[in-house]
Amino acid sequence: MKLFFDSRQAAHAPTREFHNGGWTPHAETPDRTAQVVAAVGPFIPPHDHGIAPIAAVHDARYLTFLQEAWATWVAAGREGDAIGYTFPVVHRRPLDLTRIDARLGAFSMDASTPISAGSWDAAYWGAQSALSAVDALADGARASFALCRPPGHHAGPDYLGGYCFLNNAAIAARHAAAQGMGPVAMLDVDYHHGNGTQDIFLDDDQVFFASIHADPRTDYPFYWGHADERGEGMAHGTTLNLPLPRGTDWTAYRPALDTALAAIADWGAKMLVVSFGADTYVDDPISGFALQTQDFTTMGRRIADAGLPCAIVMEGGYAVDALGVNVAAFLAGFAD
Ligand code: SP5
Ligand code: ZN
Repeated sequence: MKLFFDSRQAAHAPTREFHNGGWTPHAETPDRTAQVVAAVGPFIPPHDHGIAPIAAVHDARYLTFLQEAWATWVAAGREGDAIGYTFPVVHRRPLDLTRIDARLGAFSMDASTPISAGSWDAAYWGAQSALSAVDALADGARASFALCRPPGHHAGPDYLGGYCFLNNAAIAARHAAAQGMGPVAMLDVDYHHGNGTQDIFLDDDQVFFASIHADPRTDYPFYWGHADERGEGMAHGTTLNLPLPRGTDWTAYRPALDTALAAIADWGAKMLVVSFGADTYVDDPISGFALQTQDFTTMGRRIADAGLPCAIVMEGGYAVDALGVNVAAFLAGFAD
């Protein structure tokens, strides 16, 4: 299997995040990719596809903000990570505000996604890794893996959040659809609901989105991922949310995976993008499911058995010492 990663993705290294009323060390660390690189190499640097396939998913104003945010923060005399504190939940109209705090709030859905030096470069090259994973399928591979970091599935058309800036999986899916590789389905098995991916494709009937995740009544991102969210307008029925309770183990997870894969097959998908988070692991420090390392191999094999060309994109997973073996276990399910 071809594996894609660019060393510039390590440049994103915030120090702390705001959570449950206080500062805590940032869970999404560069060490995560180091663990995976050590466990499943060798990795190939991605091809540079430029900004166009990213701009096919994200608003131009948001991309400009992301590219300028760190320098603007430093120019304002700030120290440490850039983070917003005021959020326009009522009036989200495109005011041309210049103060960095106003811009951070306008393009953020939470205050736990800090920007550091190198964040834009890391996100950009992570998206290129996802695009290169699609290219590998176009060249005939059955499966490919992009070690995206920072992750992507919480980032929407014009907002960051959940440690995510560019929605790597969505960028990959739209790139695949644009090349005629569709119909494209997306399967999100990260512990958290992929709210950004859902928002990007909510009214797009060309891409099917299925997500298995912790019930948003108890878990981040709270406001998305409820079972009654099914897609809008022409796209009604092309979003499938399968929330599960905290404590879910493989026995309880497997039927949801079967439901998602059956829906993807019924919809007529010809290609699959998987948002893979290893934060469903029993020892994940910020999550509450109970999957074991060997369950990831079973999960990977069931997905592979769907028989669709599959681009796997890395999302979360914060039990850093186990991340390499858990990713290796999942990818082993795709071996012939
Ligand atoms: C991609 C992904 O898995 N994002 C998850 C974002 C979850 N954010 C809310 C929970 C934050 C918990 N942070 C605890 C940090 C401990 N140092
Ligand atoms: Zn997650």
